[in-house]
Amino acid sequence: MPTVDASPYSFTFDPESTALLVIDMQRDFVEPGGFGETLGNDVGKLQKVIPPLARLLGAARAAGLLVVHTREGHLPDLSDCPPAKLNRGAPSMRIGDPGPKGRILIRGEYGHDIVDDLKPLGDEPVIDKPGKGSFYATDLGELLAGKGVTSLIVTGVTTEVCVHTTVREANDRGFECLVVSDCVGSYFDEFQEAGLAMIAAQGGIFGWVAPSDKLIEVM
Ligand code: C5J
Repeated sequence: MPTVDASPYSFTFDPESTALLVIDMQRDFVEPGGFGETLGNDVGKLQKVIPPLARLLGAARAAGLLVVHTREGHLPDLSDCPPAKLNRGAPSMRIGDPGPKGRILIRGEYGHDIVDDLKPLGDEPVIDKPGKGSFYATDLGELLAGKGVTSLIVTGVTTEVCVHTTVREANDRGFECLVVSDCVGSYFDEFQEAGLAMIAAQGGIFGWVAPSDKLIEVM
């Protein structure tokens, strides 16, 4: 079975029971004029995730791994967006407002969709989620159980928000998680560093961390 040189120790996985999870690589987070930018973030910081993630995606597809994509967003009538999320802070545009890429973080809008370089293939599941975690209010758990998946290779944005929330949810559900350090991204350098350190600390309290070249090497 493939074994990756990872932190805090090597990560072994069975490709038959492992999925690559690509979290929220949406225009709304990584391109100007979307949700990320309305919150005052420099979206350029997330764009550097795209080339290594595109390479990893190609390797995972070639190795026959299940690939699952997620998208954060809401129904057009916002019935799945709690007021606590909608009204938080002072963004330049709120969820549902019209923006240059369509209504901010609304399902079906151009900005809500996944960037061209990481476009899902027709048979790859895309999980629409209203929250930060990929398991909350979705059928991801059932999907993975149905396919016998017990290990997750986790990528996407942002490291300390949707990636962390998902990895924590996954841990409590019994999954082994490898987070790919150059295939996750944050608007904040210090959160990227701390977010990754928190996964592997305490003997791998939430899982493992490794760069994509180490993973691709063994795929
Ligand atoms: C955020 C996410 N940061 N996908 N969402 O609001 O991490």
